[in-house]
Amino acid sequence: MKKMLCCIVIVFLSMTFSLSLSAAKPQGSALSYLPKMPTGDAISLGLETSPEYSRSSWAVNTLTSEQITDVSDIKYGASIIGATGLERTVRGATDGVWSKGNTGVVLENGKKAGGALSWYPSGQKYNVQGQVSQSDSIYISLLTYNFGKKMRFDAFLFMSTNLNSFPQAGDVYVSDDGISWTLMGSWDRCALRLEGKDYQNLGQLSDVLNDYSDNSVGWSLDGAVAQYIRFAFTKGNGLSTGNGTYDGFANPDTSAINFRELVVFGTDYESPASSNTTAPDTTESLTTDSDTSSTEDLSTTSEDTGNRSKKSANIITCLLILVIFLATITTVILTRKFKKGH
Ligand SMILES: [Ca+2]
Repeated sequence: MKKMLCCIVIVFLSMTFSLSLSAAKPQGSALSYLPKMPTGDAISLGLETSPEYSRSSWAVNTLTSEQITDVSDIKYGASIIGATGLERTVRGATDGVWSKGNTGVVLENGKKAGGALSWYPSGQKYNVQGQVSQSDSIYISLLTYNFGKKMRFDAFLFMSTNLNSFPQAGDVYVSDDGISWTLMGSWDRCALRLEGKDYQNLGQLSDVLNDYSDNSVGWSLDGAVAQYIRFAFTKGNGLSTGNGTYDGFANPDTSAINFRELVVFGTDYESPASSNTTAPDTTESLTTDSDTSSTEDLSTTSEDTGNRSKKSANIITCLLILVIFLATITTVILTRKFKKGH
């Protein structure tokens, strides 16, 4: 009887352990990649930003310490921690002018600053709170949008000239106070490319015409509700060709971060529009106006497939444990009956 109880306890413990492993969402799990262009409102447009930029030289260490403090102050709508040289104003990300259009800022050389956002990381590493020299200081720069009130985040989208022109890997955090941050998940194109895969180019927003923002890639934020969203970059821009190693794909441009737009889609959580909360807004949908022939192919991404196979593996593990459990009980009962029979 004691043996039987022992067996049952052991099997139950292993089942519980296995189930708890499969239920826990791992830290830094892959964000769900968008299979098509998000619809709805681009809520990050129009946020306040610092007016600072690095003037015309596009050189490292062109921001003064005062300017660095200014662009990293999260009281602003959009802010960057870990920038030493800005090619253009931070406003490039939130001005609603799609990249090629100018920001209205006249540079020292007389040219108007473009709408894109490019900067040199400081060379230091930061944790999500923006602190250097901590055990978790792994980020080369942090870009933060403070919406000033709670918003519901549906998705975010990099718009670019090509898929190398955005930070190739990073984590996304949300916060209600700008101090305590919750990890939403990660993206890593470098790792994906080493598997021989890549993100699908979602094309161009339908209202972005005659512009360089004709490539895009985006991820779901699953309706997370928060006031702040922080993009914490671990990698800079990618290579157009790689040598097959992680570093070859990942590190050539870690000295620079450059993308045309980083747009957050969502809704106002505290006073949502009365008709927009349940159904997608078709009248203002920002769908791509080209390449409808392959939309079916985009319904499954490699990350979706990966998540599914993980779930399948967990289910198989649980079933195996159940079978072992039942077999153990049967064996014990049969053994006892056999002994009693003698
Ligand atoms: Ca812009």
